[in-house]
Amino acid sequence: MGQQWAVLISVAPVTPESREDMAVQSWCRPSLVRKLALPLPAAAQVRAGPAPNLGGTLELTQWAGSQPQSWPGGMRREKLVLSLTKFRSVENTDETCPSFTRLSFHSAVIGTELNVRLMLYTQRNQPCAQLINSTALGSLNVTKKTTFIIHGFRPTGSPPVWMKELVLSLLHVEEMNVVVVDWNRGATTVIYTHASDKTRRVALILKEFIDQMLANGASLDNIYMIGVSLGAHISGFVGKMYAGKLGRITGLDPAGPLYNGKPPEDRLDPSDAQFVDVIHSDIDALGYKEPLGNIDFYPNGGLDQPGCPKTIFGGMKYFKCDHQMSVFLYIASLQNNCSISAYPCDSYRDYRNGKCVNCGIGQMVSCPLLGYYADSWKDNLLDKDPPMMKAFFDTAEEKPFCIYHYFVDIVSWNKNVRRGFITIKLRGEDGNITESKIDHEPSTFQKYHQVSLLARFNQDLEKVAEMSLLFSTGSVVGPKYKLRVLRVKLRSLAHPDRPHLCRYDLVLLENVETFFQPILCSK
Ligand SMILES: *[C@@H]1O[C@H](CO)[C@@H](O)[C@H](O)[C@H]1NC(C)=O
Ligand SMILES: *[C@@H]1O[C@H](CO)[C@@H](O)[C@H](O)[C@H]1NC(C)=O
Ligand SMILES: *[C@@H]1O[C@H](CO)[C@@H](O)[C@H](O)[C@H]1NC(C)=O
Ligand SMILES: *[C@@H]1O[C@H](CO)[C@@H](O)[C@H](O)[C@H]1NC(C)=O
Ligand SMILES: [Ca+2]
Ligand SMILES: [Ca+2]
Repeated sequence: MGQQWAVLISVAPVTPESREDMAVQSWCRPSLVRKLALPLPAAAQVRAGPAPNLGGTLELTQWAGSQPQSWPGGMRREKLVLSLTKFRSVENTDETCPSFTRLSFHSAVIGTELNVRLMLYTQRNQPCAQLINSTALGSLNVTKKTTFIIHGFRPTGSPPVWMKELVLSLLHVEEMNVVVVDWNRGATTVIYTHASDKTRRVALILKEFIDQMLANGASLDNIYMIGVSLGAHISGFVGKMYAGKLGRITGLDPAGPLYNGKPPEDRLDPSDAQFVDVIHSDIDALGYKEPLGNIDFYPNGGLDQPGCPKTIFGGMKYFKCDHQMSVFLYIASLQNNCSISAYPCDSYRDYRNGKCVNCGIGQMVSCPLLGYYADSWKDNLLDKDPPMMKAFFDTAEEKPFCIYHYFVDIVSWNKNVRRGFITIKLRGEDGNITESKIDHEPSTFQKYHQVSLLARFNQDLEKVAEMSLLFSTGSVVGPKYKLRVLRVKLRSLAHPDRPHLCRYDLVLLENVETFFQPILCSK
């Protein structure tokens, strides 16, 4: 039958953590389709395109995708029988799914000419992209939201490691068009300025494409651009050509070199879209230091990220880890394991010192969220003049990156003023212990004055069974001091509704950990 058939198998995530493996999806060729016992997680699903009515059944002979052995969560060997009616015709068997341009380091050395490819992903066609352009919009449904992902400089020619996960995570949260803007030919060069020089041309090609979308009935409100590094400025250039009427731009560590200090028309800025949110994760090297959006998030202060190598011995990672962290934090926001809240503040130092925790506009409004859902704060921001705000927060080293903030209010009654640091440990009812990270400046304890410390924990203990406090002045010689505590109060910032926990009348001996069971605070 000279016709070629393929089948699309997709595997649903077994556990949320295994979402990365959701991409265990593949096209199989007829030559591969015969008999095979295929290990599939229990949640495996079979999906296919429009069914040519041929009838009959076939079994798979071979797996053409990733290693099934690596599938997470209780694998089961099951025989997968697919009926031919679920098969889909493919035009050319030599052509697998279009994928992101992969170039060699050799190409980076000699440099590459610009070639922009647009790859459309939807919930229906994933994992296979469809190549589209301004004359062929393909299966892009212009009435839906369209998210463009625009990468940056590619000094080695390899595809961005985060691309697949970002695409799948976006499609997981919302039915939309995801258009990967592959300008790897152009971005691949060892000379950064050569890549940067092409950003305006990429923007023009996107403008031409969006014009066609508009001609077909799309609305600018529904257009969203996620720009990484140089891609953030490209998004800004496109937005500027539509006089800021694009729905939204997210800049993920917008490129700093060659852009620092440039006027708004030569970089991303808040007037480039109806809403512009930015994550700055490497402001001391590859990223842009100053605010560029309506809201600018500075994880861990924006300079260096926990979990990233601190020295050049970390290899290639040393150069790009901080920069890429903005993308991984954004992806985490799509994987709804925990929401990363940020705290509007003038400086990281003030945030660290607990000065910025009520989000500036009364207690009723929750703090801005990092990532995909940052636009839920849009109205609060656009009312401001100018409509710009910086927000700070800390993250854990690993996924899902959340840190849980608590306030520790201490009222002391020493006759003399004491200066020092407090370390706090919490033990949950399940026995888990979590230690605070408070590396703020020393606090000053004055008689009957309340000191409020912002404590940050890696775990969110719903029920605290035991607590410990350690007071130190930081000096190893000299007299040991005591801190006489009238009341210590612990309150969760993320869950203000949780009961506040207290302990009254406590004496802390310097450098001696003091344990106690907190009780509900009296009113
Ligand atoms: C657009 O895509 C169509 C279909 O893939 C192709 O035939 C056409 O040559 C492309 N046009 C341009 C300008 O690249
Ligand atoms: C396009 O999207 C709209 C809104 O989601 C939907 O009503 C319509 O059926 C879609 N059109 C096609 C051809 O799928
Ligand atoms: C991750 O999120 C899912 C649902 O969104 C939840 O069931 C699961 O407990 C979360 N896992 C962690 C480690 O928080
Ligand atoms: C408690 O600790 C265990 C083992 O370290 C961990 O698996 C579990 O997720 C922790 N519980 C919470 C609520 O974080
Ligand atoms: Ca601009
Ligand atoms: Ca850095």
